This record gives sequence, structure tokens and C-alpha cells, in this order.
Amino acid sequence: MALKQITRHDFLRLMGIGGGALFLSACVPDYLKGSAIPTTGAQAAGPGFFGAPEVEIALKAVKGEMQILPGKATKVWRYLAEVLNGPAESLKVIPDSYLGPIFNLKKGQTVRVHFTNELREESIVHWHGLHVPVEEDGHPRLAIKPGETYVYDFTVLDRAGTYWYHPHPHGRTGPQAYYGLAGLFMVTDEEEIAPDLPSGDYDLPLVIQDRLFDGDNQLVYGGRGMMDQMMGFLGNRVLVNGLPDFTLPVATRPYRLRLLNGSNSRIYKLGWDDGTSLTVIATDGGLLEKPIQKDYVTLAPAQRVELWVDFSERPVGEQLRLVNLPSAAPDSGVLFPIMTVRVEREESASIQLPDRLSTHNLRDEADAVNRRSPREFSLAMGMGMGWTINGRTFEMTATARDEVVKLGDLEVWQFNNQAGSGRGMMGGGMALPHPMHVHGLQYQVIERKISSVGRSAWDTLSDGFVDEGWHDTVLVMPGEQVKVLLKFEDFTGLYLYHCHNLEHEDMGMMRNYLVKA
Ligand SMILES: [Cu+2]
Repeated sequence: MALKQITRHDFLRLMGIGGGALFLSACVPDYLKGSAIPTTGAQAAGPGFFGAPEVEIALKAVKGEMQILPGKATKVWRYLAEVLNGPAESLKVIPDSYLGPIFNLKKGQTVRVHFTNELREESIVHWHGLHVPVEEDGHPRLAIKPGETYVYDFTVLDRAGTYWYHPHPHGRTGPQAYYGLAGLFMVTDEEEIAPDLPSGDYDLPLVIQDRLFDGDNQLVYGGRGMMDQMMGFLGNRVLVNGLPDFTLPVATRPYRLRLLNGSNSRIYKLGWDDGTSLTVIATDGGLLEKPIQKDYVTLAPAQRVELWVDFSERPVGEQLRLVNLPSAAPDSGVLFPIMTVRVEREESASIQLPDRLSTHNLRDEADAVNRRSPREFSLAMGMGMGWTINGRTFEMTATARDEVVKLGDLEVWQFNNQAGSGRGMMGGGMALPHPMHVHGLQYQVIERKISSVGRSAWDTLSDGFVDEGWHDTVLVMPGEQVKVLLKFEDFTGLYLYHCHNLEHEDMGMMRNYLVKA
């Protein structure tokens, strides 16, 4: 039995026992296990907590069907979940959607998730953006076989924000997410409650995904072979929360819209079709310090952005479209609709956009241990190997010498997207945008530099970058160098960093980094 990997029979038995059971294995090498370093503060019960968790959830990945388009139902893969113990509101189902239930947890809560794989292939769940120990992070080496259950134990340590969860088995993340395996993971805390933000029915998640359907209403994936892998999957139809032609009925008042780009590879340039600017209040890692106005927002795969949208000046009956504006992102030359908002009823609300949203304890680049020579990662097409990071592709448990970091260190990482030779997209110098994700932490984006070769494409998207605040995924355009500032706290062991274009990731544009004590 591998680490915390139990059979169905054990799962049922465990249910009878209740909390407190810990599944530790002797067969996993120490360096892979990682360890919990006690954190300061009374709140930090820490991972591998003892006693019963405050919230216990059974989650499973299954195959099913959804009515998405008129006519025949679409075969999908789904996450289903139920609360075994704890508040019922810990899970919220999005009606009529293949998306998994929304986890709805409070900072500081201890959580146990029993994940059962009912697919016909290996899978494992990654809690995207969360600061959890390595055994809870969904590394592909922990993937479980059909019929098996993996038990996650962790404390929600992150600040309030819109995180998410999705599969992470090596080589199959793209198709598994594409067929429907993904869900949001919301965290709330005291700081978030302080500013008067729209809540309840006025706080809405919007998961944006592109899909391709065949004439029989079935999802098509990988049909273009090598092209799909090199470019990343690009669909011809946008779904919001799993629904086509999404229309959002609203009242004449402010809303909080939480956007996740849950697409495999598509980059969106989001704007309102009447030119209204967007008010951004949060990023991957939660609320910004203060709202930011943008003409448009660039949202790469896995990124989240939250908007404050006030419909109070709009007459009942008015329609507004959120659209993808033309840009140099792959397959994005034309404007296409994302969703329609329809003002349906009068309603007054006394809340106003707060000047201040939260306080960030931002770090200073001057304090980084490698401030003079950042750790550099070259993103490029390798000869005959597809996309590479520093000339390497994924190895399940290996780290190179330059991928070992020290617990407690603050570091600067610099992603260098090679611009290519300018010989065209499919020539020797193919260059594409890469949304770079680092597991287990939130970082700051501190600097961008664009080469003259990449400048014209960059100019079509760069005003939409929201670099303020906390991030777990940053878009690195061809010819661009992006510096991020990250700190390795609390946990040692093997984490991942990779491109979140899921086809690039599945091809191996992913590596481990090892946090050593
Ligand atoms: Cu990539």
C-alpha cells in the first residue's frame, strides 16, 4: 500500500472508524515524504493534524453525462462530493454543470478529503494555489489506480481567495480536465469580511472554458494530433460554468464576479463590449490591497481574477456582453462572446466600492538570498522533445542541482521565454506564451522585460496583466523575461513547477523543485 493510499474496502472501514486514522507508509523515501515544520501561532494545527478534522469530505471522479447542448447528452468526467462531517455549506453544487462542487472553507479549518478514483485510469487531485504539505499537493507520483482512495489531510493556511482543484496525473491532466474534472475551492477569512463586498447571490463564480463538440454533441480532444500538443488544445465554443451561450441575469446593484480561466490552453483578453472598464479586486491569491481599473484583463489558463461590477446605472432590459477581444494569443484574432449579462430587475444596495480591500505583507526583492543572480528558467522548444524548461522535461522524482531550494529562503525566479528565431510558428523558432505555475505557494510578480522580437505580440495583451497582489500562475509571453519573488515556507519535500498550458504540461513542460530543510 502506497502512502495514504487505501482500497475501497479500507475506505468503507475508515468511514466506520471516523477521524484520527493516519496512513503513513514505510516504503516512501524520506526526501519524498516531506515533513511538517511547526509554524508559529496558535491557529496552525498543521498538516497531519491529530484528532477529527473539522470538515470531512468524500470526493470521487466518475464518468457521467450532462445535457450541455440541445439534443443528445454529452459524456463527461465529473467530480462528485459529499460532506461526511462538518458544515453542510462546505460544499456548493453549481446547478446543471459538470464542474465539481465548490469547496467553501474557512482559513484555519482542518480538512480531510477522501478522494476515490472511479475512472478507468490513474488520477490524483491537486489543490491549485493552496499552501499544503507535499503529500497533500497531488503530485503525479501519488496518482492512484482505478478503485483506490487517497486521503488528504491538511489545514487551510491560505488567505481568503478563489483557488481551485483539478487532476494532476502525469501525461493525462489535459484530457481529464478537458472532459470535466475541475472545481473551485473558495477560502474565506476575517480580513475578507471586513470590506463590504457583495456576498451571497451577488458573489458569483464564473469558470471560463473552451470546448470542441462533434456533430453528436460529444467532446473532441486531441483531434489535431501533434498540432494540439504543440499549440495546446483550442476549442471553438466557450462554456461558462459548463454551459454554452451563458447568460447571467443581474439586478441594478454591485456584484462580485470570480473568474477562473479553466481552459486547457486558451488565453483570454476579457473586456465589456461597450468599452466599460473593469474593476479588479482580487487575483489568484485573494483580495488586492486596493481596486485597480483596467480597460481589459488578460487571463491565462489557471489564473483567477475577481471583478467588482456595478450595474446600478443600467436600465432594466439592458444587455451587456463580456467578450474576448482580439489579441496575438493563439487562435485569438477575432472578437467572440464569453457571456451575456442581462439587467433583469431593480434593486438598490447601499454598498460602495471600498478604497482599501486588504493588507499585503509583501516581501522585498532586496531580502532575497539570490537577489544578485536570480534562479533562471529557460522556456523553449527542445530538439525532438517538445517544450522544455532549462532543456529538460519532466522526471517523476528527480530534481537537478539547480532545482533544490532551502526552506525559509526568499528567492527570485526568472522565467525566460525564448522568442524563437522568427522563422514562423512551426519553424525551428516556434514560440508560444507559457503560463508558469509554481505549486505550494503564492508569489509576487516583480518585473517584466520584453525583447524587441516579442514586443508587438506582447503589446496586444500586456495592459491586461494584473501583476499586483499574490499569484500562483504568471503568463510569460514569447521574448519575455518575468521575475517572481517566492518564499519556501513551512514544508519540505518535492513540489512541482510547470507550464499550465495543459498540453505542454502533459508533454513534460514540468519539473520538480525540492525544498530542503
Ligand atoms: Cu507552455
